[in-house]
Amino acid sequence: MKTQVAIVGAGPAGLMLGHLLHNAGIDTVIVENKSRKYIEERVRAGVLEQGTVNAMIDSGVGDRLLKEGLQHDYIDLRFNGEPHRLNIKELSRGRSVWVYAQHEIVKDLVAARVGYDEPLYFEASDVSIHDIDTDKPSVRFIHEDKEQLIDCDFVAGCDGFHGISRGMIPEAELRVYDRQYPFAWLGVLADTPPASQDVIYAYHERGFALQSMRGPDISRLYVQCPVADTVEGWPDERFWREFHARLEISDGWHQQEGPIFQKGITGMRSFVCEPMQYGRLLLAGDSAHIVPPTGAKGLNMAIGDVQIMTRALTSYYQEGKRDFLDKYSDTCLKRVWQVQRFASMLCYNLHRFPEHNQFEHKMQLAELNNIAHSRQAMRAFAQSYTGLPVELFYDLE
Ligand code: RFL
Ligand code: PHB
Repeated sequence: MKTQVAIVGAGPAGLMLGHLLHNAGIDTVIVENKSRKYIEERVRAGVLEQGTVNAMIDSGVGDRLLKEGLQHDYIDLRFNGEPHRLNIKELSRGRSVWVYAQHEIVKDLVAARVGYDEPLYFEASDVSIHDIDTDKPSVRFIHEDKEQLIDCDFVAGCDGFHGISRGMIPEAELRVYDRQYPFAWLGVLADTPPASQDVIYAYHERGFALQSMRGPDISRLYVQCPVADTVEGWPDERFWREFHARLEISDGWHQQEGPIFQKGITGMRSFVCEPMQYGRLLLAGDSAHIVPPTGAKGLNMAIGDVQIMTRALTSYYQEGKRDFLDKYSDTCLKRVWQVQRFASMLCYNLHRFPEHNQFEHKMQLAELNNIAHSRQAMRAFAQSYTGLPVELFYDLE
């Protein structure tokens, strides 16, 4: 088969790219190695920046998000036994964040694609990418026991951190920046209303904790744990004990317990590969970069990348111009490093590091106090948390 852009991976990056290119009249084929059920149930991100929400609404897939998403104008930072409620909407001059689960976005985008009947192959095996350094790249895979070949103009590598795309860039051309953190997050979904409407980030001597939600009756809760821990080592009673200890402080706030129906442990890393393009291969999302989840940025970065890629490809196909395309990697990376800076700063200041002493603990508290009390620092925080608009990065030098 022939198409203009072959997209490897049907996560948020690949599906949103397919959708934006469809709206621009550019043909795509999406190839995904998991099943539709699997990707529509995979529990991951929850917090969407204003720019991600706008991208969903403006491109015609925001109806359910507008109905079911929860708009948040505040967040709560808890440390030193005190809550600090920040009005992020006012501080960022009108931008909010929204809580709407990543797998709901995936469902909305799959439904849109199935609706306009463009090719999306699930459960593809042996996916491989060829000839990206020529004008005629291709993607091969096996689907329902048949070998398939896609001849295309470009390959979009949207296949996440463990995908195959990044590895297609020759080693001599690829630079990798990587940091792994000495802790993980234990995350649960619990059948109980969240005690607060706000997302709460807590720094406590026992470690980080986070309260979020998935609608009015379901809580999404996390606690920092050692990297080597397993879910079996965290029976529900232990989770609740730790969660209460880290979040329940001077203001009498109390989270009602409820049945836990999902539990998982996520390692934390910061990772960037440069460049994000090589020949006719363009990378987007987790295939090119990972952030620790503290800033809630991974999915939002993926959506930013594919907006930049859409502009590059639209300008190439509709105006015959290569300048946006040639600068795709540079434009994305400016934004990626700014977001890495914010996510690393939050990750550093909100977690207990095994090797840290009391001096570092005091420094973390000083940083958090600065965010909670200096108007300038608060503004900068709110601007990054609600998301740096993609448009800012076209003109940055
Ligand atoms: P994905 O979602 O990993 O999708 C990649 C897709 O590619 C498929 N694939 C292949 N397909 C074909 N051939 C191959 N060889 C393939 N190899 C892989 C995979 O099956 C998959 O379907 O990457 P994408 O699209 O770049 O999206 C990135 C986001 O998923 C990720 O950054 C976020 O989930 C990160 N994240 C958060 N991001 C936020 O913006 N806000 C949050 O609140 C937030 N919270 C989180 C998070 C991630 C978490 N975990 C579990 C890692 C909370 C957690 C706990
Ligand atoms: C979530 O709701 O899953 C969530 C919220 C905030 C974060 C990360 C994840 O920083």
